[in-house]
Amino acid sequence: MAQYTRVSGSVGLITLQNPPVNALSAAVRQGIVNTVQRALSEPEVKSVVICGQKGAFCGGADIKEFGTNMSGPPLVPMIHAIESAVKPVVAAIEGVALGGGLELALGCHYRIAHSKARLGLPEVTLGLLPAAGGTQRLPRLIGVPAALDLITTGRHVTATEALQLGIVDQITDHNTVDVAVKFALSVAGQSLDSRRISSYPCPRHSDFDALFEAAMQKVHQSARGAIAPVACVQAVRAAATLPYSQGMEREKELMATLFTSGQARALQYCFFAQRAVGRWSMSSGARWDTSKPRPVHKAAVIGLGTMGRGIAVALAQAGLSVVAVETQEKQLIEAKQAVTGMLERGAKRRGVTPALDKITYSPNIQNVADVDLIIEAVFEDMALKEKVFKQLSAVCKPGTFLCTNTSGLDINRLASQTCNPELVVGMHFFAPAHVMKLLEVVYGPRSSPHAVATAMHLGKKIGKVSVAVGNCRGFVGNRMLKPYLEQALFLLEEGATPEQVDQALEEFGFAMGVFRMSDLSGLDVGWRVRKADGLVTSDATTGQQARIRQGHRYSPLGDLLCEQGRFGQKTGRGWYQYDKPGSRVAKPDPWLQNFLEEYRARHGLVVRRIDHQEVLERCLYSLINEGFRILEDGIAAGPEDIDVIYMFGYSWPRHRGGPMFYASMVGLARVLERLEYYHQAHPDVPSLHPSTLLRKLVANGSPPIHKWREVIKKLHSQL
Ligand code: 3H9
Repeated sequence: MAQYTRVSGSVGLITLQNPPVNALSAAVRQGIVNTVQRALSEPEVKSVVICGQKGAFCGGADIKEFGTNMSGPPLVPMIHAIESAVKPVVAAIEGVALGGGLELALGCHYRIAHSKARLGLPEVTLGLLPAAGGTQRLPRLIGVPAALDLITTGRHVTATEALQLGIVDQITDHNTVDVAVKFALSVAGQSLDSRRISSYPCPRHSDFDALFEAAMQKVHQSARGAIAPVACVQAVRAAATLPYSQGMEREKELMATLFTSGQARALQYCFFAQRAVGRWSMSSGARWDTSKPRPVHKAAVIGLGTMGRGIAVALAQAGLSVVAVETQEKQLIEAKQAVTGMLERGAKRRGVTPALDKITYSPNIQNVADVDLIIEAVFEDMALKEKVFKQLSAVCKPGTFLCTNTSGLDINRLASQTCNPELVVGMHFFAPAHVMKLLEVVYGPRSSPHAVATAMHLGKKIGKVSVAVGNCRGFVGNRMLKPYLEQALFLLEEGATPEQVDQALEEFGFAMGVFRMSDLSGLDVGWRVRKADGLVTSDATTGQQARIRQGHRYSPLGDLLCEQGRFGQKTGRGWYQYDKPGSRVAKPDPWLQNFLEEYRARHGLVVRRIDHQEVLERCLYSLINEGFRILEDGIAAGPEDIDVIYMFGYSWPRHRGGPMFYASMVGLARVLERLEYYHQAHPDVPSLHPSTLLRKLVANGSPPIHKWREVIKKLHSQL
């Protein structure tokens, strides 16, 4: 809807009304068309102001309408009619002007923004391009290089940057609508010839060919197979090289291809999934809307290794007072230096003052007595963590939430060390903790809804995408990673090389294949866990027996590498070789080639040719299969939770929508059929055995992903 009022005698004020962000739904578009016509036809009206209700100009096209039978007036002629108007039209931008919202503003003759407003063309993040003239008007207004930057990245700019770039004509700290109305009165009757952006020539550049070639190269490198950024460059090129009307045709053509693509569906699913995880629920039935978070003003971090340092920085940057505890004096001094550096660099990047005074450092755990919430981040060792939890429970004030940053240990066991197990939850950060967006909030059987609500709320406050998950070994992310890593090792045994496996996964869209990623994280981490689990044996037997643990197939390849001191990048050797320890450039290692050949010969393994399809199917479908088991077990409430975890914590390519969405795109019947095939070939690998939920979904006709919860509910009620 759009409301029309006449203000200050001669200004037609049009207010977009579609809370919360005034997205351009069919009703809003119709409202704009009607009210603009009215304003132009009323003789008393000399100029027009367009604004949005409740402090938000417009969040763009209504994404919920995509994929439906779209009705109502289209945006392009609507914006064209505004630009062609003979009365000046002023956009009063408060809050956001994004996507179609900014395109609407670019059709206006003047733009006035509040100093706190944000503007941008984020369509590329939804697998689209700004197809309401955005790719044609923005380069004409601000030049090709700046327009390429904004359109291919989708980044939002502040009002100040928008003014510098020339997107807006004026910014204000006062009431934007009042300022715009005053301005509209002052320009009434003036010629608008120089105000219609579509009539501008695109600013020339000394070498367009080189500019676009470089832009194309850049998006190819960063897009990892996403098609929208490429189409964005092509559309801007049309603006630079074609007359406006032909450029608009090209924009339309390119949009038509993107609009119906699987990538656009995946990215739009991600948009809503990211918001859906905020509406969490626990298997007990407790929910986000019935559980109140408690305030957290002061927090403590115990253990200042890599993770603890990152967590302290994240908390301090969000304005919390932090007590940072490290009992080892030398570690404490080093950590203080490192944290100070991280805060200073972060503040410099963001142009703010570093929050150094927010953190107090202490070697004494007693100093956490007055904090509201504690995050334990000591070494990943159950006995040590149990000891710390016992101590914390004795020292802290009543009601303090006790959180652990464990990446997979039993929350319930830690809770049982405390007097108030209902106050214990997991807060699983991802390294580097002040950078990575994901936070798994893990509830045990005794965690209270308040504790979960508080951790989820704190996660949001420090800028994380938080997902509530149940308690099991590895939680969601690491539990699913296990079969993925396992399959990668089996593939090496059967004849693949690390380079080949990584290439298949990187072509799929991962930033790093499984072996390059393992080298980066350090091979010794998993080795230590496997040792603790009794999986690593010093037994030198060969043949099949040597590759079986607890009745299932096991590959000791990772253990053998660690025995050689090959821990990955940090030692300069791992699945690849590096120029020196700490170097990041991975090169194939002839040593490893020989090692694999000897290993296969020793164990009587026959090498066969393995293609990319097999790599992807075995690594990804076994991971997805575990995802179905997680849903079956009620550890994740819905597929969106899993997908968000994988996108934000494990660099799953967003344009593929997360593992569970990807499975729905491939077709559940196909995933089931391939898992059955591989399980038949490898009956001693339980992760390839198709899960009950997957079978059930296929038996139910493979419903769309938003209907899976119904099948899961039925499955749970039958158990
Ligand atoms: C486009 O414009 C194409 C054009 O070029 C035309 C082509 C012809 N539609 O994020 P929040 C909902 S493409 C529908 O939690 P925040 C959102 O789902 C569009 N709904 O708040 C959520 O609903 P719920 C280009 C939308 O304050 C609620 O609003 N535009 C839309 O953290 C609150 O959202 C974009 O890509 C929408 N456009 O952030 C902008 N936007 O409460 C997308 C929001 O039920 N939007 N919702 O979960 C955003 O980036 C953020 O939502 C925004 C507010 C920054 C606006």
